[in-house]
Amino acid sequence: MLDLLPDLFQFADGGRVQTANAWPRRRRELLDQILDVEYGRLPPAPPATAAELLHRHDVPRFLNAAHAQYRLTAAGERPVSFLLDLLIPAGPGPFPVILTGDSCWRYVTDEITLSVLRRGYILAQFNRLELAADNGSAERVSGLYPAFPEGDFGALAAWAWGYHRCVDFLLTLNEVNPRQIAITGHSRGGKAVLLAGATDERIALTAPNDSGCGGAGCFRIQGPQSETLADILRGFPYWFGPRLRDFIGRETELPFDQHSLKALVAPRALLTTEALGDLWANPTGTWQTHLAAREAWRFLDAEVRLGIRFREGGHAHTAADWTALLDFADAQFRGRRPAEPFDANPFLSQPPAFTWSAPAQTG
Ligand code: GTR
Repeated sequence: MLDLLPDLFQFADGGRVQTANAWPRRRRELLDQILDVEYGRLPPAPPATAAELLHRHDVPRFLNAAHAQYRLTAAGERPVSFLLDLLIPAGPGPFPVILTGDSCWRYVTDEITLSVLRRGYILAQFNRLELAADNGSAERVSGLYPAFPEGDFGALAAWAWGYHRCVDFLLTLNEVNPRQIAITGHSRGGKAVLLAGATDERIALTAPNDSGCGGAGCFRIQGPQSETLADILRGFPYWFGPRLRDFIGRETELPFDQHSLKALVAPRALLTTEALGDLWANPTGTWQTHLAAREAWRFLDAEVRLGIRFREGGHAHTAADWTALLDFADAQFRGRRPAEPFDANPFLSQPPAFTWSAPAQTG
């Protein structure tokens, strides 16, 4: 099915990427196309991201980890502020970090918090809705929107920008290993994470969970009952830039698909965690974007940094997904061998059903 998706290595002018040296230019071209058409342009990075420590104390029930809360402020004509919460393991650092912007839903459970801290990772959490509300209002009055009134970015790009500002700050902390920052998020949060990881090379590991349409899923290849471009733009047009709607029913004319977004992460680490019962998130198409994106990691001789893990069950960011992420991070950052492979094909015994949006017939 790989040939159903746009060729990662073909430049818009018809030329081909022949060597790894030519990849950054192709990466830049894909990035431009994807931002232009799908998400809108992320606002620029601020000249500085300041941090005010609001509170710090040790938490006995979290293995004496230090809980530190900061107010981050991105400088600019209209500064933008939001809160970042850290749990820093006791003991000598520096530590790798797992950062999630999903505290709008809730902070991760105590069970997951403990598993992250026990493995010696900092857990960093923020509320991405402080950067852009998720209420569908066309007003663009809160968060990042008033600071960048000319911007064409949708909420996913604003959320991704929030991840980047957290990274600005994390890189200033002695307790943080600057080469070991991982980001994760679920569903719409996973879409934002994939975009954030694709657009910031300081992020070592990108881990979207059940991110589906507009995330790790595929626009062209759709499993049964999966969310289409028309579906998502009916419900959530404000997540995207204004030009994506031109491609409803014309998905095959998109100059990219979501394997291209994944490929922007290469050769850095990418783990997608998926649920076989989460049909709306298109596990079938997500496997196909994995196979197609793998060509980029292979080309850059970095295949060990690409992983995917399917579990049974439905749409949720479960403790099992977090364990998969920690195992993958341990493999990437500490050379630990995972108990299970990170590229098992879940469709081996039963080839997936899928439909493909074929090009419109002309003439
Ligand atoms: C759904 C949406 C999905 C997914 C999900 C979520 O309603 O159609 O694309 O993002 O919400 O974020 O939980």
